[in-house]
Amino acid sequence: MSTTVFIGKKSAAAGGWGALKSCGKRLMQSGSPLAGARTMLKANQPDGFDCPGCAWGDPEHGSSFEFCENGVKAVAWEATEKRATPDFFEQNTVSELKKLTDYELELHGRLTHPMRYDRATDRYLAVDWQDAFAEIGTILRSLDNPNRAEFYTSGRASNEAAFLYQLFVRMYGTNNFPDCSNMCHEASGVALRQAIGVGKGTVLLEDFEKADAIFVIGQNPGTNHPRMLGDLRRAAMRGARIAVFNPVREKGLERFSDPQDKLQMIRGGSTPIASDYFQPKLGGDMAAVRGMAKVVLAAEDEAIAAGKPPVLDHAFLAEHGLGFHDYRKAVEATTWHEIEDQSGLSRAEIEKAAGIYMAADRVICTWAMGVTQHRHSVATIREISNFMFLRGNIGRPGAGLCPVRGHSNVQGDRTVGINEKPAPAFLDALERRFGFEAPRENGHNVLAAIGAMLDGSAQAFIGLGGNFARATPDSALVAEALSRQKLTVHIATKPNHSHLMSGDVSFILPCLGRTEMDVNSRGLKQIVTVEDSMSMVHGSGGINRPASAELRSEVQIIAGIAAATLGSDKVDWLELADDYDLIRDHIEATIPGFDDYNTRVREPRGFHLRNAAAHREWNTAAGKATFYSGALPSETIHQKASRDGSRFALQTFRSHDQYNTTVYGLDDRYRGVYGERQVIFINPRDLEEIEAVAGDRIDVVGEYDDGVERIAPSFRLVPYDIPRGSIAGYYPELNVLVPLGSAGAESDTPTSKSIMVSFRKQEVRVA
Ligand SMILES: Nc1nc2c(c(=O)[nH]1)N[C@H]1C(S)=C(S)[C@@H](COP(=O)(O)OP(=O)(O)OC[C@H]3O[C@@H](n4cnc5c(=O)[nH]c(N)nc54)[C@H](O)[C@@H]3O)O[C@H]1N2
Ligand SMILES: Nc1nc2c(c(=O)[nH]1)N[C@H]1C(S)=C(S)[C@@H](COP(=O)(O)OP(=O)(O)OC[C@H]3O[C@@H](n4cnc5c(=O)[nH]c(N)nc54)[C@H](O)[C@@H]3O)O[C@H]1N2
Ligand SMILES: [Mo]
Repeated sequence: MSTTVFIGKKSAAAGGWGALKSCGKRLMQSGSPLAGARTMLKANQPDGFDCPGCAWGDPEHGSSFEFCENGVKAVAWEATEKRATPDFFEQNTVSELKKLTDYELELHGRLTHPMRYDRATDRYLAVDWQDAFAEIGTILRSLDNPNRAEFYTSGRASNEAAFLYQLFVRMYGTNNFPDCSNMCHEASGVALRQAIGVGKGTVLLEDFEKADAIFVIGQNPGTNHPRMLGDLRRAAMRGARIAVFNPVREKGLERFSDPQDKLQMIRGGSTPIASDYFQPKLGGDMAAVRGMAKVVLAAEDEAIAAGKPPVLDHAFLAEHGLGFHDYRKAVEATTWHEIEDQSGLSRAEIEKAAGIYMAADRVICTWAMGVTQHRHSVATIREISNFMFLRGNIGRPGAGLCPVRGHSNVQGDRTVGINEKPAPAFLDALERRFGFEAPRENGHNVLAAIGAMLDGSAQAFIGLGGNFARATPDSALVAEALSRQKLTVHIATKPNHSHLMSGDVSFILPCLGRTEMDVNSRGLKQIVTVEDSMSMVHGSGGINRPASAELRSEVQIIAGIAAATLGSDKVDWLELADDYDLIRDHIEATIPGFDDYNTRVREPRGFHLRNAAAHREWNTAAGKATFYSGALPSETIHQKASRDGSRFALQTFRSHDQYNTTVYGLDDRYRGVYGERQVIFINPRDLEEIEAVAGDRIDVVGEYDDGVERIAPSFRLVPYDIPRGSIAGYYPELNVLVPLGSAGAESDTPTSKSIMVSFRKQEVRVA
């Protein structure tokens, strides 16, 4: 691993030649550039596989190159020629492997055999699939209560795998479904269900072609949803205003050079993305949005007094809205002082942003983790809904709410039943179809599962993908939680740190990835299905030869565990695993919206799951688009930190070279950081104030008031365009500082963008 850090030149624009160069590098690194390139041509194509990168939608008339730099990385990473074979595990004890970084560990490539931990030699040894299933089944059956097992899901699992998994787990007897979504867009689901009656976004990709203004709040699409940049660029080019709210000036939101635009590439040009860039302080978005609402309401009063056309959509408010008058009072009661102090934006800036909103007939608002990973995320997203209701910006072309999802099928997994709080109607449907009594008690989310694993009430952990120990807060405690289990099972493609935190009995079960062919006992190629951020459901079939002949599909692995645990009297698990059409028939029979599932997923772009709110049907408690008129948070993390000069509000975000806990490389090109990930981005004046210079190393110390010592040692300071008092660094290295006890109100999401810290200086100054 390189140890030199080079804080170099930032790219002038996102995308462009830098992106193509980086693609080439990753394909070469995968060891098989030609196969990699051929694989890429099938990404997000009607007859190919769904890109395992992000959950952005695919266009109706896809270009033959609908992929992006970070999609290439995700695919090349999976399609690598490197293998973590039984020999690899033979040569390294688990204690030795624990010393590797995430990056070094995954560099060993794809898992090839089912492995079982052997405590005597501290090594993982190859095991036979049937023996693994049998032992897992025996241990699961031996627990005195099914609620003693936790069943985690990461959002890459297909609809078929996720449906079968939840069916198995509910027949086993629990709703314990901790899910990556609990750490991700949970707040969006909770808030949108309250406000509009459905926990999903209301727009389609084509709405981006019609919007006059797009608000992008707390999201870094240049890195995390690069294909979205293409849609933003087209919107910018036809004159739509794009208002960005982000404390950090993110390159990808400033200028984009589209590798798919030959002329632009040849001329070396780029397109500005954000027409207006607002830099709120961490956690200041609710205040910023309320400020804009205040401007809109004042403009309405002025218009009425001057006999001009109204600013508000009175028809929408009268027919669909509930609670507008209370909301109006709450906005009036919120002072400009509070709004400016909390948002960190001036009244003039907020007036400008509100002007963009009022000048536009059709507005889309998108958001991601910069909004959802705070304590008051649910309230902020309700406020975004309030704001959009004012001018009826929902349920018509070119307008709507768009939480941009993370994992490529995290939305689909929820749709097909991965939910610790299942709807009674869904359980009724499962009971009717499968003839069993479903557990009715709510189960554990991620934080509850960790609590139960720590206090001994949970004794088994099964992970369908993901990297539980590294993605969750308080890394050391979670390692402890996993090692206290009687059983841990990880269904995975590559080795990661969670696999090394073994309980009494531990298995790593290797599965096929999205890019690989999945062939059944009759030699027929099987497809799976996924749902994107726009609720489009489509098929995905791999084209590459499996990384090892021993691999099984996620569906087959779940079926194997289910058959060994429950037997096959009520459900013939192995038959389902041999024909995914049969699983889709079960989904169609138990979940609304999936009629003719097997026919429609074979149509080129799949089909759209109807979103009632997009049709102005409100499945909320009162049957209306509901305003929520709560007060602003009493104090944001930023306000709290600035009360004490030595504290900072830290957010953890992603570099350009990682996919969540998977680190592809040590560069963050758009932010000009090369060769190291242990960095903290800080305002240059704050740097002066703490009497440090660029490149100095500090220890970052957690300042959460629970008496626990949390330290992330030896991070280098990087001056950056970020508000004073707010700092940023990378996940997962900084997860040691995220306290388990700090969670979002109503979402229970770890507050990964809202961490109170201070610095401890290191003696030696490195130039
Ligand atoms: N290449 C790649 N693609 C990915 C992923 C990946 O790791 N790599 N991860 C996938 C997943 S699971 C997800 S959830 C998404 C994540 O996609 P993003 O949400 O874009 O991910 P983050 O890197 O966490 O970036 C959050 C952005 O919010 C800003 N932000 C932080 N705090 C605040 C705040 O208080 N207010 C505002 N307005 N902004 C704030 C940060 O500066 C940053 O630009 O991407 C998905 N796609
Ligand atoms: N501090 C901080 N913490 C965060 C976040 C943050 O912004 N800051 N973000 C949160 C968010 S938004 C999310 S979504 C979570 C992510 O949490 P997870 O989903 O648990 O983590 P990933 O890193 O996406 O999981 C990577 C692992 O998945 C396995 N894998 C990859 N592809 C496949 C596949 O096709 N099938 C199977 N079975 N396994 C596969 C590989 O073994 C790989 O090591 O992290 C959360 N944690
Ligand atoms: Mo996510």
